[in-house]
Amino acid sequence: MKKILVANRGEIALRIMKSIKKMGIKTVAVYSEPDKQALHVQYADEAVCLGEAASAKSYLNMDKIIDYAKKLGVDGIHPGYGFLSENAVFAEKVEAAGITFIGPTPEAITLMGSKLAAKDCVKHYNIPMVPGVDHAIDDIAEAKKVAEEIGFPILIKASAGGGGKGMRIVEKQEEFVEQMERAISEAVSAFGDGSVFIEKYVSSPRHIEVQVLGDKHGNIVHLFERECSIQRRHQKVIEEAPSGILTPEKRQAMGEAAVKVAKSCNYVGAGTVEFLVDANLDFYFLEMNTRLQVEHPVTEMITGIDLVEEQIRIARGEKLRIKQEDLKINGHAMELRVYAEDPLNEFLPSVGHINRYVRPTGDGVRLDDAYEEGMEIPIFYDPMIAKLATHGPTRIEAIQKMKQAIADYEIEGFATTLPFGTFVMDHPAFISAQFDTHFVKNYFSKEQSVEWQKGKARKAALLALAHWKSRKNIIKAPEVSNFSWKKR
Ligand code: MV4
Repeated sequence: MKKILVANRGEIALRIMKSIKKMGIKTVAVYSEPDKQALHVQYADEAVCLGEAASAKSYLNMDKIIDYAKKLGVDGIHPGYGFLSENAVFAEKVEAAGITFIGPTPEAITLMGSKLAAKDCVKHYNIPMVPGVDHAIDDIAEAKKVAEEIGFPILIKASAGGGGKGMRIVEKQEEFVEQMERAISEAVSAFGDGSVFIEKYVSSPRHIEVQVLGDKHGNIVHLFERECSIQRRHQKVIEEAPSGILTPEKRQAMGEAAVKVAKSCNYVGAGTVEFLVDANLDFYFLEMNTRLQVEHPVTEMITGIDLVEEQIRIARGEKLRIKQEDLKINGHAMELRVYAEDPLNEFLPSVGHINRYVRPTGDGVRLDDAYEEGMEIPIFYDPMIAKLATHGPTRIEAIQKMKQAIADYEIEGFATTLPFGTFVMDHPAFISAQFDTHFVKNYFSKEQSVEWQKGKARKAALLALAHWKSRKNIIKAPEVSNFSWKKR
């Protein structure tokens, strides 16, 4: 591979290009009109404009991207995450154009894109799954009987959903039929596929996922887990690796289950197997994401492996260089997603001009970003502007470093989730690792955040007062009587 096109923007496009360059391969950037000055464009060896801001006209325009790739003699396309990364049609078109798609096969993407097909595929591998049905329900009366057997609360899921889209909780039997009807019609309008299924609702789970790598020769390894329970409305905010609660035995069992899931679909490339984990540390397979994930840096920090480099080597047909028994967890890593959103105002988007931008630095601090001071955050795309990650010998040291890195990170011009990061790092439930997917909902309300701000303001005022008291003999206030406003 001599030239790779990165079909993405922002921090992930830049991060992928860094590994490509390190490997001595040329890079091609694609961009939309408002991204003309973006760092991923400046960084690349070549760059082509795809069109207008709207993703459908630019970053989702498959044919245009492939046409440019052919014209420029590109021999590999990396899709990053989001956009075309889990689009089987795109993967197929890339390969049909004689270019290597740096990712799994279209078959694996399609299979794991359907939650029911995924369940069906893994069912012979003895993977723990939440009690429920593994086929689309078309007979609601029949489904009601099954729901009663499983017991309420029940969760209705759309097969074409995922990442929390198309889910409905049903608390009691009387609501079941109505909720099913709604879920089906919602699934039809949202995904064009009305297939839904039901599961026992695990009410306070943790979300723990396992990173896997598979090569084209049938070798698959796992790179341990990431804890992703600190999320808000299915948008992850903080991730860490390893999880603060798994025992070595559980870790091994989950890792082995993840490898089996990957084996079931002959997985090639980097992928992530999601699990729900309950209070007893029992785990259940949820779904598999067939892409490089946003939160991959924490895995890189604890394993020392460059996941993008491995993706490229796998795409080139190389055998995995890593053996399961050689993989060891080194220390602990934390990641905070920095969104241009205001945590004190319902996390509403808060984009604008970056008036001041100072990056945190230091040992064990990694910042994946793609903006500079003076730039504008475009409103058309994801509000995530950076990922701040820290690594230390222990979990508490990673937390301490994160607090310092947040304090050192200066972003002015709009609100960000940086102060929210401090709130989490200071929270006893987080420090003790005793939390679930409801952390943000349970502990962070608008009222509480206002109280918390007041508390911070009070602390700041007390500090200022103490400072003034200690210095009042040195700081001389001007004598008012010496001033005269009259012109002499
Ligand atoms: C569940 C669940 C509870 N019980 N399934 C949400 C995203 C999608 N991957 C599956 N999800 C869930 N499935 C059963 N049977 C709770 C969730 C869930 C969740 C999972 C992971 C991370 C955050 C979440 C937030 C709310 C609900």
